[in-house]
Amino acid sequence: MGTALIYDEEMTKYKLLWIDRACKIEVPERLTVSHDALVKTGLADRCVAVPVREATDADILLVHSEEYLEGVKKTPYLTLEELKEFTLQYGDVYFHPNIYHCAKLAAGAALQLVDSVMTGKVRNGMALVRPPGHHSMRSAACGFCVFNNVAIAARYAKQKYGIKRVLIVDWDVHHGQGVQYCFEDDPSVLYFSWHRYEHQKFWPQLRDSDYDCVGKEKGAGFNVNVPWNKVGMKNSDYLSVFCHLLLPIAYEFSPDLVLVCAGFDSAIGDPEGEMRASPDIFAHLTHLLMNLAGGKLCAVLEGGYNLTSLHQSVCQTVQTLLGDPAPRPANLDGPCTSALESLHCVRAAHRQYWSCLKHAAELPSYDISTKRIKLPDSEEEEEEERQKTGEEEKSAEEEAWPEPPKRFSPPVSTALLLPEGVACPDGCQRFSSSDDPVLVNKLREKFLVASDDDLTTLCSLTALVEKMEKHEIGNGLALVRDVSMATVCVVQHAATAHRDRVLIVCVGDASVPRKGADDGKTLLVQFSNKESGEQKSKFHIPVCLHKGCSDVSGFTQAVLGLLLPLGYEYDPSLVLLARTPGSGLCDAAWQQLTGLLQGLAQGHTLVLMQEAEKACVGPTASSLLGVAAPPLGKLHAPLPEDVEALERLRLALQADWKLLRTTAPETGGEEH
Ligand code: Q7Y
Ligand code: ZN
Repeated sequence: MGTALIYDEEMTKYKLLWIDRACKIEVPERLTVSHDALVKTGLADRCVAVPVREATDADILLVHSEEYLEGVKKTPYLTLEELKEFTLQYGDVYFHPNIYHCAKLAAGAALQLVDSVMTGKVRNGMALVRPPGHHSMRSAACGFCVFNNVAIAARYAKQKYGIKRVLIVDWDVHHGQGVQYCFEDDPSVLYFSWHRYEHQKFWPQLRDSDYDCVGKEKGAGFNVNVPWNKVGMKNSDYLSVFCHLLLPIAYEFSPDLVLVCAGFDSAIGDPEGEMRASPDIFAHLTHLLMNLAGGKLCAVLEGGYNLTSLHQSVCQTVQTLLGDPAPRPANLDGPCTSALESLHCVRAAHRQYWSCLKHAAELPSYDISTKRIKLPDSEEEEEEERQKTGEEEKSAEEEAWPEPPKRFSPPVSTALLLPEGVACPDGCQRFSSSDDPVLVNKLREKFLVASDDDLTTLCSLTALVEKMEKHEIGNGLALVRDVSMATVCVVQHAATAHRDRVLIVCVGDASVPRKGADDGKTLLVQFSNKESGEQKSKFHIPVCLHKGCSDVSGFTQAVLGLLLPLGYEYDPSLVLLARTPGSGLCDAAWQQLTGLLQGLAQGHTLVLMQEAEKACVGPTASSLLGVAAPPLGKLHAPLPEDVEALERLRLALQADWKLLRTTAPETGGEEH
């Protein structure tokens, strides 16, 4: 099951024909540069090339009015003067004799992508298109957009494939108000957008873009706006919003399909966005969405105007769709105050709609909406304002950023250490045990109770970990007699040989001794139903759920809101995922956990399971291979006692772990 790439050079064949400061950044090179980069890196070759098609009138009318379509249809025949005139009725957009053709191809590309994914021809994919779509409205072009490619795709997917729920994630730096207006009263399409807002000072300067616009009537709660009130948002800000807002809601919603308004003007270097997230953050944003909807994800290009940042971000996205391990996330130094204010407000505005947010803090007393500024009434006033605030055409102080590190897949993706008689699933390599006598003797001294069989296993485990350290093997699974012993063995090896950090995730009651282990070299997060008393240190975090892991909602909440942010901030070079029998965790939730954790440590996850759980080898291996986990279904409300316990834990830990914060320090917060 591959990744579709949809591109057609024809979509580079229109451009701005007159002078317009606002529109000059939307150039044909946006597509050629992105596509060239995919070709040069070999990524294009690894994708399934799917041809574009023209969207039909019927397709376009799923979202747009007949009058508007008829108007656009005439544009190929207009003179230059008439084109300018036609353009004038809309804002920040331009027309060209060939743009109608390209707009039909852009929408058609999104539909081809939906067809490829929905029919199972591919697992996921990306469409590189111009013009973008998310600003265009029922009867209006806007912000370089003519037809709303993604909105059309969502309606089309629902109609043609009978799917019930579509999630649209708009990570472009602008608010896709066209998408919002299209679905604001529709609970079957959940629209999430973050966008530069600056208290309504930033284009398109709509009151409708604020956090309290949550959708209307039956659609209330299904429109999620995250306004950024400052520029300079970074990786931590984006990841915080994913962990504490988008993902919990998305999992509760349980979409049948995920569409991404994939604009990259939210990346560093972009002259419009002025944000500071690195291009490799899109590897993580993509990865985090890839276990929803059984992996059915369609990314459709929107904005992105710094050609370097754009092509780097596009490559990161496509490479992740192809299943290559994500790079280790850089610079996760915690969200800034302004981002936390926004997060706080959005979570508060949505707590009545989503059970995952029931416990979210109420609106802050320093309600940021009260900071909404008075808008200048005219262009002259705007100019005046600019001069007053010294905002003279900031010569976009170009900030340099390093090229994202080269990513590669290890020669062996998944190695399994299995007892004889347990079959090795397709696509995995059976790891042949090694019997280094020196190592066996060393291990014998440490593990006095270990049998000869155990020692062979531990020896092989050590060899497996070493190969992962050398990137010869991506991830692995070992079925062992004693999970606790195996865990200790790997951790001890890591603590000596391994310079870096290990994240240990225990599902169930494996006992992992922690004597002297709080030096930061390991972080232990243990899920169980045992009230194991107080949390002992920053690096040993027991997560107690009342019914153990059998309550999928509570477990998911803990994984998304605690484990992921902890894991990201800790940034391990190895993840050890140990599970003991009787954890109560169902296969689907276990596979979700396994899949999500592979965003860390460049995908280096070692799973340890007890021999008795051999039935789980298949599902685990499939997740390790990068197959999307099965959906969990619509989640019910987690147990109130679990919600409270998790929230208490988060509050206790947030002093040490900044990525766990969901509210700004109570200063009213103007600083960055
Ligand atoms: C649309 C876009 C779509 C006025 C500046 C207005 C508007 C730019 C529209 C951007 N002084 N700029 O990027 S993704
Ligand atoms: Zn944009």
